[in-house]
Amino acid sequence: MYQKISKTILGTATALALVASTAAAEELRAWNIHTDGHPNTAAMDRFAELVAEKTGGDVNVEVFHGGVLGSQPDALEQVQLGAIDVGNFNLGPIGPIVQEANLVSLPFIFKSVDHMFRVMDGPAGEKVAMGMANAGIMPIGWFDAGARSFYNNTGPINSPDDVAGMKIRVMNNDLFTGMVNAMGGNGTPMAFAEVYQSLSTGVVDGAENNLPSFQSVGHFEVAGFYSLSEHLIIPECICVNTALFEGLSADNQAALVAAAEEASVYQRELWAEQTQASRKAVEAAGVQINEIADKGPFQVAMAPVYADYLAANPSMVELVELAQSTE
Ligand code: GTR
Repeated sequence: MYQKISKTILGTATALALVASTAAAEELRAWNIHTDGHPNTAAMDRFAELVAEKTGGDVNVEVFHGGVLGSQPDALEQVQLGAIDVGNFNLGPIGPIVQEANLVSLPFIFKSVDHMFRVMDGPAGEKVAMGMANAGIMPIGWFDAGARSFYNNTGPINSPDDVAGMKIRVMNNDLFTGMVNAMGGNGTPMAFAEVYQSLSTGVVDGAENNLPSFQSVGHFEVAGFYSLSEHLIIPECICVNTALFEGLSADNQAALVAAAEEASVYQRELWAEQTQASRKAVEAAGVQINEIADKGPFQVAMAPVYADYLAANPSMVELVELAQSTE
C-alpha cells in the first residue's frame, strides 16, 4: 500500500524538489495517546530514531506520549490543519472524517488480524489510504491493534442480551454507538483519557478495547470481567500531514516511508508479545477472562449496523464487498 501511495507522491515530490531545495532541518511534532510500556510508544520512539538516522538529521520527530497534545479526535483535526505533523492513530475515530476509513470499523468485517492485514495491503486498503491522504492524514505504516472486546464490572458477557441496558463507552464514531445500541445497550462516545474514572464512578458500565490497552491504562482495576467478543479488528497507522510529506525532498519522503515500515514491523512483534503478557497480568490481578463459545449471535445482532450504514452510504458497498471477497 505505502509503496503505491509513495510512488504517486514521490513523483509529485521529485518535481517539487527541483523547485525548492532548502537546507533547514524539519522539526516534526508527533502525537501518541499511549504511555510507557505500551508497544506503540516503543514503536513511535523507534520511528523517530529511524527518521533521524535515515534522513541524516534533515528531519527530526519529537513524540509527545500519553495524549498530552489532546484527545484523538482533536489530534486528528490538528494533523489535518498541520498544527501536529505526525500521529499514531486508530482508524476508528478517522471514520467520521474519511468515509473509506469506516470500512475497518464495521463489526466482524475481518476474519482475523491476518485477514485484516491482507485487506489493508491490497486494493481495498489502498482506497482507504488514498481517502485518508486526500483528507490530509496520510498513512505511511500500519500497526496491529489486535481485536477489541467488551469489559465491565458486573459479570461475563456471553450474548448480546447481556449487553442490553448497559452503558458502554465507545470511541468517537456513530458506527460504534450503533453497534452497542443494536444489542439494546447505550453506546457512549468518550475520550480515552476519561474512561478510567467513568468506569470507577459508574458513569459507564463497561467499555471495549484490546488487551494491551485494557491493561496499560489500568481499566482492568475497575472492570473485572473481560469477555472475548473480538467484534472489531481495527488497524492503526503512523500518519503524516499530507502537505508536509509532499513538501519533503524525494529522499526524505523515502526515508520516512522506510522508517515507518521498519517501526511497523517492530510494533507488530511487540504487539504479539504484549497481548500474551497483558492477558497474564490482568488474570493475575483477578480479572476473569471469558471465552465466548458462539459469537454468531453478536454478528446477527450487529448485522443491522451494516445494513443501515450501507443504505445511508451506498458508495461504500463496493469497498465493503472488495474487503469481504479478499481471501
Ligand atoms: C486504543 C488505541 C487508541 C485509542 C483507544 C481508545 O486501543 O490504540 O488509539 O483509540 O484504544 O479506545 O480510545
